[in-house]
Amino acid sequence: MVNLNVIRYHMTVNGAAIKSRLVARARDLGCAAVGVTRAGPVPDHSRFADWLARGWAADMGYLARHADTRSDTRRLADTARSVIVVAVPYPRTADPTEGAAGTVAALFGGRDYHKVVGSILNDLAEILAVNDSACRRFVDTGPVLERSLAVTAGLGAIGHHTQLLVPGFGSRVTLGVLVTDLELEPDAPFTQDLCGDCRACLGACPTAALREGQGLNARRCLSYWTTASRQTIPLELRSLVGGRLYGCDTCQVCCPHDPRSETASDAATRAHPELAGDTARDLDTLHGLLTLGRRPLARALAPSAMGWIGRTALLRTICVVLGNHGHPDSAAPLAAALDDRDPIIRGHAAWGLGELNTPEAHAALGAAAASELVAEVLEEIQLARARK
Ligand code: B12
Repeated sequence: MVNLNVIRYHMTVNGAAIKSRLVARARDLGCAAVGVTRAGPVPDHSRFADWLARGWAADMGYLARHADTRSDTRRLADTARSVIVVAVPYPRTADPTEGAAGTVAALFGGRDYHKVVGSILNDLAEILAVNDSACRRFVDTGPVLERSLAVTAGLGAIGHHTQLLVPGFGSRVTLGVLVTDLELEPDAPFTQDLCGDCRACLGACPTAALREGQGLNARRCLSYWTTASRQTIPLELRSLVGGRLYGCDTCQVCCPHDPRSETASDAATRAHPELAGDTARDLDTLHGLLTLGRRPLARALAPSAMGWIGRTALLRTICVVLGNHGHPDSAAPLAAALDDRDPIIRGHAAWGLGELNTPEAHAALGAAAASELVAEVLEEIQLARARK
């Protein structure tokens, strides 16, 4: 980022005009909320540090690697002066999805939200660029505490489910951040408590991953296991995964702020139709995905954000979902997955077959027991066979 002290006076004078253009443009682009906060220390950083220290980030090592950067937005760029935060609404989907064997959380059904929010930020950055500003943009993956910045920029409040609630939209917003060297008038932080006495999300979480006042233990979160982790899903959580193929919306769906009216959801769809997509997967689709190689699978998942997790993790989750769904037709594709080159997929296929508990499933497990060489997979096969 270039140092632009020479024209700082000019920018301060024009800060109010630039900000009103930014806000108007963000609204035109369908943002549910937009706000500005000063670059500097992030007030909630100690919450993040405590969370890491408790081990609740699970295997998301990238969060710890840049922990310090998250403490102060000036660490993102030496000349940073202001931080602009946008909340982009995405449509809610009907729940539970009738007849679906597997479900995808609403944010992941449509086009990759990183790209959608990224292009909104690019558009806003153009307004800054004509005013000689340099800026950096972040969507999701940067070392930025996006939700805390959204609160300080006045967009909304953090709910007990740890999600940002924007009045009128609930938590069905995805966030984006622009860091600029322009001095813009900051907005007042959002101070209203939007949860009150409500604790619906704490009770609704199937794995008790949410703890009041402490946030979310990713080690127990089904969104973590289906969207972020590439490891073996713990045995005690597998049946709780239910039909969740990618992501979990349970703590949002039960929230009184979740926009239930068609109007609110339609408004979000109108603003960003590309974020709406099919969130239900039928049995045939899951069977088909289970037999695809890496490249065809990536093509089948494009242009959504789902491909990001990779073949091993996605197919592992499909095995669990098929086991939970329990249809006898799943025996053949699960049996084929017992021959996959990847031991994590083989282990979860064995679990799925154990859940089906049909003669065909046990025949496949018996054959695999005779040839499997990896101890962890053999253990899964033996556990599955013992369920007979
Ligand atoms: C890591 C991560 C995850 C992890 C961990 C989630 C978590 N709760 O931390 C996993 C994989 C589980 C996950 C799941 C989901 N995620 Co996520 N995730 C992130 C990421 C990359 C970092 C979050 C982080 O820093 N966590 C650390 C902990 C300590 O943060 P925290 O609990 O939110 O607490 C912070 C603030 O909320 C604040 N705070 C202020 N007041 C209060 C009060 C209380 C009581 C608490 C607890 C905290 C708090 O202090 C903390 C420090 O900033 C952000 C993007 C980003 N760069 O910020 C997206 C992000 C938070 N995720 C997002 C989404 C949409 C989801 C899912 C809904 C996806 C899905 N449908 O499956 C779920 C929701 C699960 C949940 N209840 O959080 C959105 C949230 C949008 C919103 N409205 O809040 C973000 C902002 C991505 C984006 N750009 O849109 N996610």
